Amino acid sequence: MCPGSYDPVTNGHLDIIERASKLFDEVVVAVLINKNKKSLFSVEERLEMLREVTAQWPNVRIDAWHGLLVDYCKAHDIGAIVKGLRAVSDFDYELQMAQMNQQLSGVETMFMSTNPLYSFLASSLVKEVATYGGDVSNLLPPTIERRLLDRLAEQN
Ligand code: COD
Repeated sequence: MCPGSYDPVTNGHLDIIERASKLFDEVVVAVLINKNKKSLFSVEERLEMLREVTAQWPNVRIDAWHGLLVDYCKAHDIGAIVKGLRAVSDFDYELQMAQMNQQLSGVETMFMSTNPLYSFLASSLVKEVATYGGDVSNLLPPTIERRLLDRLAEQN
């Protein structure tokens, strides 16, 4: 299980998904729906973008879930959550979530170190940089960059 908001999916996410797809027979990439978090793309749009950019990996499946991550994992008999760690600053919160998820359900969390090329990369930063006209072409697949620039243009 590779969970996230994926608003939108970045090269950092894809690096983790690809590496997970080589380690596990099947990988579920789930868009976790948080109604309190304002998103740029709808859940359907995020699913569509994820399907498009992960189509190259046949053992990767895309889904959405509203609720506790561990409830999805239990319902689908998933034993491992895979997370990317970008920096020490990610660690505190990720450790807390991993321990909570383990305690709630027994589902384990595996941490993968981020590819150094993407260690500074977060969807929120990409959106901010693109909003002010910065070049994000090396941070996202071209099709996602196109959609992001179109969405930002629609909003102006
Ligand atoms: N390099 C490597 N990995 C990265 C990078 C990068 N540049 N960017 C992101 N990642 C990885 C990280 O592992 C990250 O966790 C994941 O991709 C998703 O990133 P985002 O930003 O799309 O998603 P988040 O951080 O908003 O996702 C948080 C969750 C949705 C996973 C979390 O809130 C959750 O599990 N929610 C469900 C409700 C729940 O169960 N709550 C209780 C938790 S204990």
